[in-house]
Amino acid sequence: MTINSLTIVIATRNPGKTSEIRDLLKDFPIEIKNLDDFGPIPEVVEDGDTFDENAYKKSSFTARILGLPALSDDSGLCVEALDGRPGIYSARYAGENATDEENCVKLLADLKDQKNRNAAFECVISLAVPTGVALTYEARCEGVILESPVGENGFGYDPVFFYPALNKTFAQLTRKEKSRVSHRGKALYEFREEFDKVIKWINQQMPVEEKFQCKE
Ligand code: ITT
Repeated sequence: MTINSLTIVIATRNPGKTSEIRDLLKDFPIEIKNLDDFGPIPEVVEDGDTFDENAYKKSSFTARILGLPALSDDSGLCVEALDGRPGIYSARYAGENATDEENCVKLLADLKDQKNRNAAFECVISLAVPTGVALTYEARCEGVILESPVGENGFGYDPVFFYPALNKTFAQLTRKEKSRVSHRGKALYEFREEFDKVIKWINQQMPVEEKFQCKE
């Protein structure tokens, strides 16, 4: 497999994450595929206790099933006054299949009259090959939770996450502006910085098809 023919599957069902990750990797010589490019794939059970465990579960499961390198993202919002919640439960804070809006409404209700609005997005990116070995990148981004949503861009908790250095919520930033400072952008920055090494590593780890069988 050469550098030009390398395919990496983005192992996420979240369209917001997918478009941010695709954008961050668009200038690199790899073919990016989504889970939608394949037939039905069983859902991975995200029952880890940390972002790290869940990211690895998603990437290794997908890589094994599809026989391709897979890149996953496990991320979430950790709020100081809520002892780090919703954390790994961020996607389903207001219940299974909750919408982004329902999650934001619950968060604002839980923080009603709360003076301490400190919060941080955390992200772990895991890149796994079919044998199960993986590389990990992680990053964090701090901000404060507003009392009501502002802005239309992004996804998830972006409209309530105010980023003081830019004086805007993440939902008021363009995708490019957000990725420059966000947890996901920073984690993938590290991946981009060592891209050549990563590709070499993937090529070494991928199973090689035998050209002929040894005689017994
Ligand atoms: P996959 O597991 O398929 O990747 P998911 O949305 O279930 O999709 P997670 O379990 O990692 O992914 O949950 C991440 C949640 O954290 C996401 O649904 C948002 O609610 C929130 N989140 C993560 N990154 C965010 C961001 O950049 N902006 C706003 N909210 C974010």
